Amino acid sequence: MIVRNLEDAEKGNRRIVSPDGNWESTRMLLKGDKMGFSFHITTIYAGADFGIHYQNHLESVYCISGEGEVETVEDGVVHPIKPGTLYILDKNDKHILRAFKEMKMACVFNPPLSGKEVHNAEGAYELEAEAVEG
Ligand code: 9YT
Repeated sequence: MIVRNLEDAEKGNRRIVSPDGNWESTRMLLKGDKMGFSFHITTIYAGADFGIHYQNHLESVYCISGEGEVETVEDGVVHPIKPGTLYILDKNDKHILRAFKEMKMACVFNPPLSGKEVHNAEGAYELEAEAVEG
């Protein structure tokens, strides 16, 4: 069994701060753990409004706290996000995420992230990235 604590993880190299200023994410469970998925606690900063398109990954996102919305680009449908909302990007959906208040999210990725990924120009993660150790 592996046991980790968010507060401890945030102090080390598992905490990734996005250079675009929209979010930070603490990657609590990664590819190196060999579970077939990764698990992150992500903070979307208040006022963030940005596009994401994970062409290489499926993602589920559960809102723990905060308030915002997610829009699917293909059909322009806007889904409110509040505590308890889970959105599931089962079609690699291109989407726009907006945070009206800071949002704390629990995110699961399949395939798992290696550790150091930040969004590329298309709002995606590459399949391979530098791993986080420990
Ligand atoms: C909700 C979302 O996709 N935020 C961007 C960060 C990502 N979830 C991550 O790397 O944890």
